[in-house]
Amino acid sequence: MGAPFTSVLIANRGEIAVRVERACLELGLRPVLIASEADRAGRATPGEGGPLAIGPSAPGRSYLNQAAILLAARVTGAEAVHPGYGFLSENADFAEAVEAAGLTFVGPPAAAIRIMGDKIAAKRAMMAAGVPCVPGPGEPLPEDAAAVRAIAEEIGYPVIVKAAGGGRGMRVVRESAEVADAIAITREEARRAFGRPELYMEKFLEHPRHVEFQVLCDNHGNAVWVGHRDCSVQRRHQKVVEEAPAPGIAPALAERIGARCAEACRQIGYRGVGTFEFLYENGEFYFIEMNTRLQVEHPVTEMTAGVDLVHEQLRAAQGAVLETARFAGEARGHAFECRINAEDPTTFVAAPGRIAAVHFPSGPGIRVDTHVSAGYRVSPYYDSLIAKLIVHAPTRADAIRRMQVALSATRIDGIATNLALHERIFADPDFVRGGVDIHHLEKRLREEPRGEA
Ligand code: MV4
Repeated sequence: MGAPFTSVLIANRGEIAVRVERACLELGLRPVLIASEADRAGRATPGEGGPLAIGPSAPGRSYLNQAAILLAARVTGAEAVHPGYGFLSENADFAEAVEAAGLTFVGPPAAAIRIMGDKIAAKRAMMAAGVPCVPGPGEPLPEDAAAVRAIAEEIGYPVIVKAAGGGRGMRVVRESAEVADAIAITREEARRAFGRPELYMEKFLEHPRHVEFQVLCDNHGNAVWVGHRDCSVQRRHQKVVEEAPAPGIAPALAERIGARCAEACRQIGYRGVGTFEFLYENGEFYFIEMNTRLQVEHPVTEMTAGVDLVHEQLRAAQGAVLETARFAGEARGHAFECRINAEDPTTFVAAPGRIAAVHFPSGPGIRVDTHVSAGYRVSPYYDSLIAKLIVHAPTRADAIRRMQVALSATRIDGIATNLALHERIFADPDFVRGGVDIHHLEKRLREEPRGEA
């Protein structure tokens, strides 16, 4: 139920480990950092000391090794575990194991993680709480192809077949003749990827935006929504740029959706931070999934809502009562985040290597969340995110100019990065106008593969 811990093991790496470490120090909590062999060797100034060695470079033997992490907490006397994002952050068994070891998991109860990990159960919970969902039953598809075709007719083509186990392995079906093959193939993929064959079906939305709502909850039945973000600028399910608030959303509609999200949290006994993912099309929101972790793009909400989401996460885990009144009011100004990756600018393949020199911008309304400095070695073992460049300004137009200037002042030598891609995005008239859909970036990359236009 939350306990007043004084030390936190940070079960993660990279920029988010630095971000959480800083929040712990600010709250007077003792952070305990861990690092794999690659991360210990990759530091700009390696040597004695540094984070606790947790295991070999392969994630399965370090940041995903539950026994090693629990042992690290025991030997260092850490009383809580913050999972960051990725790795074990949405693993209900890990959350349970942490609590069973007498430690506090900085995150929601394992039961809430488990519900949201099952996309069908999540959808059913949201339907029950009055959160608008994509049309389609919150039920597993039957085995029988004729029965599935009947469901598809009821929804109306095009439909999409998804796996209960997770976001990948979806298939769009445009006519009844395609149904039988689509479910057979998707079921096989689901069995292989998740060990779970359950599928479900929804209306396929052709040109949605990806808009998400941030919520914040305590252990005492208090829940608030603290803003929305647009994450439509993505390539192959990897977000590239995010912004808050999502542009062009009517405040009354946002208030209605946000209130439903908060109510859903109360109904499922949620705690800490969470994200409700929606597709937004033709002025309507459709819930698709809930993420039960802190997200990479949390800074854009922090800047515009004036809230420190990691502080709030830690306070909620300690059992503090959420000061709901502090979160009233609309977003202040506008924020963008560029994910700066070490990657080949033409192939998008990760490009690890040693950073020879680096310069990040600073100044009013500029924030850089990073773990790198000159001499740092970007490892091939982990994701290629090396920094998040975040800007905040009074208006969206001001924030765009601030990001353009900040990008032009950023230097990263020695490795390939996607900085030029960000400059292209912030020079794109459709992006500058606001409200591009989830296909925008991939469409541009097909039209202008090398950015010559
Ligand atoms: C959809 C959709 C269109 N219609 N569902 C992709 C990842 C998974 N978490 C949900 N996804 C989608 N679900 C319906 N009913 C389109 C996508 C989708 C997508 C969603 C958000 C951000 C980027 C995306 C890229 C391709 C497809």
